[in-house]
Amino acid sequence: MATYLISGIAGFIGSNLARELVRRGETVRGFDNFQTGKRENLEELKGKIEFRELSLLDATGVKDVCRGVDYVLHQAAIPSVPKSVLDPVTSHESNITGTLNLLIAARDAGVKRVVYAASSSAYGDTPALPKHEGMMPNPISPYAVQKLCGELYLTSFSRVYGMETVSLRYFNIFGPRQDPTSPYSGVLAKFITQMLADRPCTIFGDGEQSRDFTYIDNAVNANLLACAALAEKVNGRVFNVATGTRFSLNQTFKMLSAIIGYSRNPEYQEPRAGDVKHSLADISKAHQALGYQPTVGFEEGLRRTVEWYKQAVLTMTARGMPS
Ligand code: UD2
Repeated sequence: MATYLISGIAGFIGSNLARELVRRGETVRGFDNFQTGKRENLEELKGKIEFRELSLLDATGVKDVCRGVDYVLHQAAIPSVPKSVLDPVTSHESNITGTLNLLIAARDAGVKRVVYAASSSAYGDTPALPKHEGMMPNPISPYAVQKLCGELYLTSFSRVYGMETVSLRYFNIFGPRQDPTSPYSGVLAKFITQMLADRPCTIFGDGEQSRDFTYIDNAVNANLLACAALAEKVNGRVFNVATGTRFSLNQTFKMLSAIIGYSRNPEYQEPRAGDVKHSLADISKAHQALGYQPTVGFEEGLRRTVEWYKQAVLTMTARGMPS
């Protein structure tokens, strides 16, 4: 059994990782400053994990939390392309300076391996599809630049300090516990909760942009495989984590409308600045090196996510909270 440290443990991906590690009987420590994470995501984990309220920017605290850790799963970040366009400095601090603080702390604590939540946004608008890891990155938004910079730091740390690192380029991860409440929330969390409440949905642009939407269980699995893989296959490298299929927003809107029984038409608005048009991954490298393959496809993932949000709305209503 090993000790895992999850940064951003109260977030969507961090809390899903924690639950799976706890289920497997591993020792889990985590930290979060609740800037984007949610306390309710930790409720089920109470008494099963060691939690510290801590910011990535607190270098002393981050050094302390890394002591005795075998694997770091670095999920903490300020996500969102449009948020970074509006305020590049705040996301730069968390996503770049915060990542550097954590890498230094992990190095000094003798952590065995750091696995990092990188982003498909690194590819930007290069016309070739599918995107493979050998392509030259072409980030558009500040967020994409920051996430790419994190990858480069990981590879540097593996080269100059001998600490093992793996970067996982997540392709639009979705599923239970993704926060739907912010204007910067992922599109599927927004659409599902808007449709369940019979509220209008907005599509930015013509809706023909496409994404390799990836269900959360696939991302969790990729992280655990990245910890277990032989160093000579993965150390200092970058892997796509996706499904290898893509759907346009118009298609996705129709699929969700059918699952939920929603009858309104979408409202179209101007495209978002910094948006990528098409995103689709080649996942063969992750398959070869990690043994990764998606276990839950897009449509099944949508159904599971809709069910989860339905239950979440019922629970909130039963507690007397506004739905
Ligand atoms: C990017 C990354 C993703 C992850 C994420 C973190 C790409 C291809 N993907 O996701 O891997 O790192 O950032 O934030 O760069 N949209 C609407 N209506 C809405 C909300 C969004 O039409 O109400 C559109 C949006 O303009 C975009 C698509 O939906 O074209 C997906 O947006 P998103 O915010 O869910 O994710 P994206 O692709 O920026």
